[in-house]
Amino acid sequence: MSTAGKAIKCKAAVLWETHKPFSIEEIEVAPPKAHEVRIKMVATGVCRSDDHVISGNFVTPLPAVLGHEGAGIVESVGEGVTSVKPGDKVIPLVSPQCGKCKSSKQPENNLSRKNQYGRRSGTMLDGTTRFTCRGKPIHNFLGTSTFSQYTVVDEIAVAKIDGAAPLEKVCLIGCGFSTGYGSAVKVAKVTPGSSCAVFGLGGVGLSVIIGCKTAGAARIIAVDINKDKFAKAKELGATECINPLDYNKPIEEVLQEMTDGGVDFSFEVIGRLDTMMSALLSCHAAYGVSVIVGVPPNAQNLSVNPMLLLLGRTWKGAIFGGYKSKDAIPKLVADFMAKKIPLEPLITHVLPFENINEAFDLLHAGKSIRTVLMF
Ligand code: COD
Ligand code: ZN
Repeated sequence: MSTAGKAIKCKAAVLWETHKPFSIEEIEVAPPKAHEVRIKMVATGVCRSDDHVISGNFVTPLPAVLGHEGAGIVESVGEGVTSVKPGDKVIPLVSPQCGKCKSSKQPENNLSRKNQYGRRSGTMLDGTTRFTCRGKPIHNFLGTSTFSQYTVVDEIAVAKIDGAAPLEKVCLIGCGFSTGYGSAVKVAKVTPGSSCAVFGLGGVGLSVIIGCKTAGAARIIAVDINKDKFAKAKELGATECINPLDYNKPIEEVLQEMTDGGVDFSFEVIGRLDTMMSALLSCHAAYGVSVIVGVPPNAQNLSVNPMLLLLGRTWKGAIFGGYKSKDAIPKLVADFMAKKIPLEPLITHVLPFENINEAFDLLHAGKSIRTVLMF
């Protein structure tokens, strides 16, 4: 029996308040309105940004259905939807592509005015939510909310992908992989023969390493305080791995000495102000490029001596690897299908969706790169 046009009752992980585990609840998912798409989720990755919501470092309205790195199959579409149809395999877009606003039309920019990073309304574009639990409206998260058997997204926040793609793997293209890989190949534009330093070896940092290697970097220096991350970093292309805890001087000095004045490209993939400064200082003062990938704790600022930039360094940042999501995701999926990019090494654990709290325990313990939850 078709579910189109009807509310669907299903399981979702609801975060009622910060510093608390998820609670698996029965929720009601309303049908998609005009220009919206309802998706049956098949798989979702667990990203550190979801954890930042739990810890209060990423502020978004609660209660909410979190999750933003998923893949699924379109169940039904609202009026006027043209880019996807029921049965299509899709990836929800954490960084939507409206194609209409000034920055969306700018060829090198990917931040649509309709993005949720700034607004964080916890709603659909029309200001309402499609989730209800125990009679209460539940917010959505970054326009995606993938920790639910069914979710509803705006049409600008979903991309159709190859019907043969394995959703339990390509879900990583919805956030972590693309954010890291694009930061290297598209935002920094790493050059062949160059030297790179990557701070933070989670799923996103390792994807930066994959990007640096693909771009032909000669030296890729991986930096992390958890040495258990080094084996995987080397497997994916790091040429050296260093642990700041092994030195009694700042890690930027170590990197400057290792590279005769600093690397060509550095990446902060942790989300800490001190490591953002270390990454900046570890790139060459005259021509180094440092890219901020991690989101800093809410409402914290850095104070910077302008001389650090005046000598010629470039300091930049981007969300979602600088990619225009709706255009780029199907191509990245095609690259995965053509075996041009690896995703499997990033997936260390696969769990049933109901075990979501275990996935976060693994993340906190530094034991997982990516856990994929299966519905
Ligand atoms: N020095 C060196 N390494 C450190 C330090 C430190 N002081 N502190 C932590 N680390 C290491 C950890 O040991 C860990 O290996 C790594 O840093 C972080 O990895 P994860 O697994 O916690 O995180 P990821 O890779 O899943 O995500 C990291 C980001 C910071 C990129 C992510 O949380 C984020 O902020 N993304 C923002 C970009 C974005 O577009 N966000 C929206 C959707 S994610
Ligand atoms: Zn993410």
